[in-house]
Amino acid sequence: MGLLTIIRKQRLKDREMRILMLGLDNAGKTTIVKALLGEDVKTISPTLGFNIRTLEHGKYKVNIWDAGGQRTLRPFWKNYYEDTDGLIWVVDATALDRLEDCRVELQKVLTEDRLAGACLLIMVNKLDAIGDEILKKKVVQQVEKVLMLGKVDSTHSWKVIGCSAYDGTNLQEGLDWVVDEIKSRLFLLDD
Ligand SMILES: Nc1nc2c(ncn2[C@@H]2O[C@H](COP(=O)(O)OP(=O)(O)O)[C@@H](O)[C@H]2O)c(=O)[nH]1
Ligand SMILES: [Mg+2]
Repeated sequence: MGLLTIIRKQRLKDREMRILMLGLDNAGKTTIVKALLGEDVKTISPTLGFNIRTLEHGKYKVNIWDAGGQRTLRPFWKNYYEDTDGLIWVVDATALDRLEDCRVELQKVLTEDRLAGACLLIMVNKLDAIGDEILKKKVVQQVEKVLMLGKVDSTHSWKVIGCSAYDGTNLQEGLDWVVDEIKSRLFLLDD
């Protein structure tokens, strides 16, 4: 048995999952993780390397790898792909002028063999900063269209949700979706 197989088996036994958070810098990745952990979301500084935070989700231990998204740090993302069960890609709803850059980066990431099979959740964050409900919906639709999610390779199940790390909207729902996808693929829903 190869080393990776052994590690994987151990993770299944320990009911551990690994989620990788990526996206352009300033999208709100670190803030989302803090909000999910119930921490103060108003004291955030740019992520220089990466943070690993762990939360309990039912019987599962979820390790969230939050990597820095600045252009100079993106080449390092590949170091975190191995053993990723789910990918959360965060988009800043208030920076739609960066969507093209965002799509290029996401598509690069999705060509990675080591991420094949990982589910993909797109979190369109900072919706609190967009006043009206109709506009919020439009922004989420625009992100879905520009990122060309319809063309995502069939090995990834994917979903797009609008959220806000500041007011907590849809954070838990997003995490629940990712965890359920991973459970159904790897853990055969045995809870
Ligand atoms: N209005 C608003 N601002 C947010 C939200 N989430 C994060 N921010 C702000 O966006 C900036 C970047 O957040 P950060 O978590 O460091 O982004 P990261 O680079 O993707 O990790 C910070 O100033 C946050 O306070 C949100 O839900 N709403
Ligand atoms: Mg960060």
